[in-house]
Amino acid sequence: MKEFESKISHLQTSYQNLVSKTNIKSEVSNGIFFRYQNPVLTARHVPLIWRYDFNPATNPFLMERFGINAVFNSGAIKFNGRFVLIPRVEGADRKSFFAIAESDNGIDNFKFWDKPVIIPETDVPDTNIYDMRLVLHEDGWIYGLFCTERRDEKAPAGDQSAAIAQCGIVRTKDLISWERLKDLKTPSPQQRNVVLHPEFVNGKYAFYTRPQDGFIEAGSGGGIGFGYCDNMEAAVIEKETVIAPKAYHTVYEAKNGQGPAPIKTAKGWLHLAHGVRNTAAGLRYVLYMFMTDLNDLTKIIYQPGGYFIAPEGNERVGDVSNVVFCNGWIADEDGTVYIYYASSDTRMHVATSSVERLLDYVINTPQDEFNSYASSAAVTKIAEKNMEYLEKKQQKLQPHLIK
Ligand code: M1P
Repeated sequence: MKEFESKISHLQTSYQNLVSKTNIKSEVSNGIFFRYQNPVLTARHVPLIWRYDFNPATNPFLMERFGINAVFNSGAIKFNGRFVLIPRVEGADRKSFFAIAESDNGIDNFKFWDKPVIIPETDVPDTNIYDMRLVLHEDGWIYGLFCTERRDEKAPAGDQSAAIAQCGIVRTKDLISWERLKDLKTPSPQQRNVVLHPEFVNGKYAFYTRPQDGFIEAGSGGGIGFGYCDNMEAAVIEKETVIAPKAYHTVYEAKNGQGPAPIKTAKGWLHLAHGVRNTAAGLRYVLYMFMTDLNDLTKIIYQPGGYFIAPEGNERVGDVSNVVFCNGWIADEDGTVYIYYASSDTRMHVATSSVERLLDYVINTPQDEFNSYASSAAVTKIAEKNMEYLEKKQQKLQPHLIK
């Protein structure tokens, strides 16, 4: 009994140390965003009372009764002054579910609420649910759009991995009671990475979609799509228009997907998306940004070339290595932007930037001209500008050296 109690106390102490650890901003930055030393959520942050049975009569070996494999791909929202994350918590049984964790400062001390979120089912039960995008819509509801996955009933019995992905929808006012609405209907056979735009557009709800042919392959449907619907209670998008297509020899050549809902700025809507390309080592997921017109959401007005965040260091390794993915960011009142990204389908991180920095990045980074000649010309232009500037500076500081 004494040993049992001491094991519990050991578990609790190391858990407390983990969840109350201070996170430190990295001093190394490209000027666009800042990484932090520790992940904000991992499988080990999941409450001990969800994983262990603390009763020695029913669990004499103090075994973990429900294993957690990973915590990743989190929706995010500022709610009642607190930073709230709703990650994909994946059990050792490979099923994902949602749970809420919150923090005062958005950087560390994220703590899970007492119990996971129970998402009500539709008439066709979900097998797996994941990757929620939380959006406070101007209609007053907080919507959660997520991927619901079910076995493809048309697949032969020997194929137990064929699945159909669709967009599930819930809404809430308090993050406690969740109302399940009908799954979104679109012209595409499969959907993932569907995001609700926070404002009405021409009196309609507007969605970013990702039409796809198969479960993994985006196929002919690749690209970030855009469509309207009249009614969230039975949401149907009749027509999807691809606004951000895949492109040859880019970081989004295999597929892409909208990240969180875009952030409105005076100059346009800031978007964060993931781009995927294939390599000999498998798929590589990076994050990239673009900006759409305030009056025409289908028009991309700026898009920096290349990636915004790519997996780095320990982020490169995990269940699905070489992946960064983001479905949640928070633009705070002071202009700070908290970017909650997951690495390698395993853990959650935060990076910080600001609306001002992101606008500068999106507007002033050379765009992709889709060939090496143009890339080397872009670098040359920057180098020449610097040489001219540095020479003038030198002349000002040491005019006697002028020939
Ligand atoms: O494994 C990487 C990601 O793969 C999927 O994203 P996408 O549909 O864009 O390929 C999702 O399963 C996502 O959760 C996962 O992180």
